[in-house]
Amino acid sequence: MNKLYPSPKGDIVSYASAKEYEKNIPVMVESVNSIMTNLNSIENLIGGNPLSVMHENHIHHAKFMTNIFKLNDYELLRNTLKWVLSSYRSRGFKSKYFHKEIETWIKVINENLDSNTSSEIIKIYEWLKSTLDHVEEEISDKTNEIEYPFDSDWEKNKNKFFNLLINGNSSEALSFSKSIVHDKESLEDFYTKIITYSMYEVGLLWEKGLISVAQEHLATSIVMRIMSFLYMNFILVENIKGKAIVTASSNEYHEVGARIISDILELDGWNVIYLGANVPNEELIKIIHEEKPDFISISVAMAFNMSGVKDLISQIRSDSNLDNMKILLGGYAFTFGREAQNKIEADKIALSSCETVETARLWWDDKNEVKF
Ligand code: B12
Repeated sequence: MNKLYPSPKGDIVSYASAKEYEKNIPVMVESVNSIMTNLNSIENLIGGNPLSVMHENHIHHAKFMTNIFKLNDYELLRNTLKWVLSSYRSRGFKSKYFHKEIETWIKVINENLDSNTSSEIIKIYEWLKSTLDHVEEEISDKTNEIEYPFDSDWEKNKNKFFNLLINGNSSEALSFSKSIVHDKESLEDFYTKIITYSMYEVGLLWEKGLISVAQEHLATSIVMRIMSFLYMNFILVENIKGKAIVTASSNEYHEVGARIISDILELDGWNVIYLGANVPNEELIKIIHEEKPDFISISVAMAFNMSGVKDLISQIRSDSNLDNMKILLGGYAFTFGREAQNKIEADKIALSSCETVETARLWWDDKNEVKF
């Protein structure tokens, strides 16, 4: 049962207020940092972590809230709140810290933003304050496991690969991959059923503070090296379809998902220009003009990058030289709720590699349909 208060509905925060909040982030973060740092109980509230961890949280908070306000997506806020509480609590932050933090944000917003803006924004902060305890209850009820949606043989393989990643066993992980991947189909399975879910498990351990950042980096680099090997051996196929640009969004450092989508499209015969992580909007627009792809595909893992993607799409839609440019979005950020789909004007938001390939094929067929 969902014990949270219903999340706010409708366009509560205007775009102008969201921009005003964003403009004031540096000064507001500084005030929040200063008030929180000077609390007598601060060491206890943040569980003995260095103050820099708290300061970083305040910056992430403000950037994330800007996105929420620009999109008015309160389902995303509610789902992310659970993650914030669970991951910071597992690092030692106390429940009282979050109450204090929200109260401080309300005070600082009142002091720094004009009354119209603050009255819109504080409605959302008041909701956050009233729902904190309910979220806490909800996360202590849940087992905090990742549901595995494929059969138990694949799950065993995933568990084996995950253990090799966690133990940093690069050569065995490569041998294991070679024993599983024989052709196009098994490669796709390996990507979506083994790599993807092993990395989600790595993320969960990191979130609970059970592995170090170095262990997570090592797991990612083993995956990337294996993907390069598999690419050289299986993916160089003939291009029989059109051109696609695949990239992670601006400020998006998670690149494995985009790379998987790139390889899978290439396997399906697309000529893929794969740009990797963190491509600034203006650079992406430039290369779209130069390469004139049939579609572009953008990966977003962090919810705080969504409004940047929304801005990018608005720029593309208003550019007369990019008329009818097809835009496909996907990535971990969209698994937090489908509401974002109505707020971002993509042609399609896909959640799986199958959906990606099907969508791309459909666009290709539409474009090449013989018209009588
Ligand atoms: C490795 C990792 C990192 C690495 C990434 C390195 C790299 N070169 O890629 C680094 C260290 C940089 C990193 C940084 C951060 N990370 Co990180 N990271 C991860 C981790 C463990 C794995 C990511 C991954 O490779 N997943 C596997 C891929 C294959 O899955 P995927 O991206 O979902 O892709 C699949 C689908 O979504 C889909 N798809 C993906 N893209 C697209 C695109 C299209 C068009 C389509 C159709 C489909 C599609 O297809 C893929 C195949 O199945 C995740 C855990 C997780 N749950 O993903 C955390 C995770 C995403 N990170 C997290 C966080 C918090 C951060 C940081 C904020 C940490 C910090 N304090 O700095 C920063 C943010 C940096 C930034 N601005 O982007 C959180 C996010 C929580 C949340 N609620 O949003 C997670 C979930 C960890 C956790 N459980 O808490 N991270």
